[in-house]
Amino acid sequence: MDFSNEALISGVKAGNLRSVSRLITLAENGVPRARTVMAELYRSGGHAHVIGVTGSPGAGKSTLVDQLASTFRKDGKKVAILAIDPTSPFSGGAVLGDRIRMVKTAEDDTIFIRSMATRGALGGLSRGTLDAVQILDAAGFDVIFVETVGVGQAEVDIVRTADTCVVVLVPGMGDSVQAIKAGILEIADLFVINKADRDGADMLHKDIRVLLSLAEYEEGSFKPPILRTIATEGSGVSEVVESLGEHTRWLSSSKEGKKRRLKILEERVMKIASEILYEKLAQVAHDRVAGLIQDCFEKRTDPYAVVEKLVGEVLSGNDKTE
Ligand SMILES: Nc1nc2c(ncn2[C@@H]2O[C@H](COP(=O)(O)OP(=O)(O)OP(=O)(O)O)[C@@H](O)[C@H]2O)c(=O)[nH]1
Ligand SMILES: [Mg+2]
Repeated sequence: MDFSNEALISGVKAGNLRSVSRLITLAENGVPRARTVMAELYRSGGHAHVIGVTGSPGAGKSTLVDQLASTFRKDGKKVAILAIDPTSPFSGGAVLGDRIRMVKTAEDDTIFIRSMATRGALGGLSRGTLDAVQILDAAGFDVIFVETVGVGQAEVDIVRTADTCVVVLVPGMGDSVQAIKAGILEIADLFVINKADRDGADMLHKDIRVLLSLAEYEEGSFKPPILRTIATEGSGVSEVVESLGEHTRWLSSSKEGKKRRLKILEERVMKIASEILYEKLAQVAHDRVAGLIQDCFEKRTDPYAVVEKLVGEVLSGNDKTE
């Protein structure tokens, strides 16, 4: 198959899944030509609803996303799933090429699934993930799920990646206490109590309600609903779909939606900037770093001064990258 820049651009725009997958790989690996292609595709996106799903390991995120994805698919929507550092698989589907699996929900209906590493982003979501979202958006996907395990930076990052953030909690796991610690309250647009077939769902529901009542919501802001699901049985899933719809409508009818998209864009620009600046810095420092470290070691200079000097060279264009 032809994977020239032109072929990738037209392939992605036409929604060709192999082109999409190839470009995501190139972007994830930081291949420079991916930047050229991404730049060409930039104006083609902006239509997808990006839904972040986070929660503790084993909370049932993938099972829930499977269910939600099938529901959207049946509704005629084009659906993609990005699984960040997945530890458990999505159900069904054959492996197609490089880390993509397609789940068949009906005759010739497919859902695009891709797993990705958080590599390189200090435990948070990588620039590659944000690129993948843009690529899927340009390819005409209507709904893009991003599943991350809610530990560390990825959980906080999800809110800077997704239009809507779903936090999945499970009864009897001390989740409510964890939730306060992790600042989940600030990131959730929707709370889902999954495994509602287990004991403790009422208690957890009450705990979240109390927490929410303590939070201050400005006039016109979206108050996160608390929903209950048994993802393995599909129960409660339609209510989640309903709430996701309400959140999208709220986003598009309030200033918040635009604010959120601006934030996401800012995050992406800063991620790209830090990656490119770091690359350039590494190039500038390459031949001299050993000598400079030696100078620091012998106290002829100090680490701050060394970095100032190197950054100065990068910014004045005195590097060897052009
Ligand atoms: N009893 C019960 N089990 C469930 C429910 N939802 C999911 N499970 C089970 O919980 C286990 C974990 O489900 P996953 O969907 O893989 O959970 P996850 O949050 O994606 O897990 P990680 O990606 O590994 O963090 C599986 O064995 C599911 O079958 C539910 O509503 N009730
Ligand atoms: Mg999972």
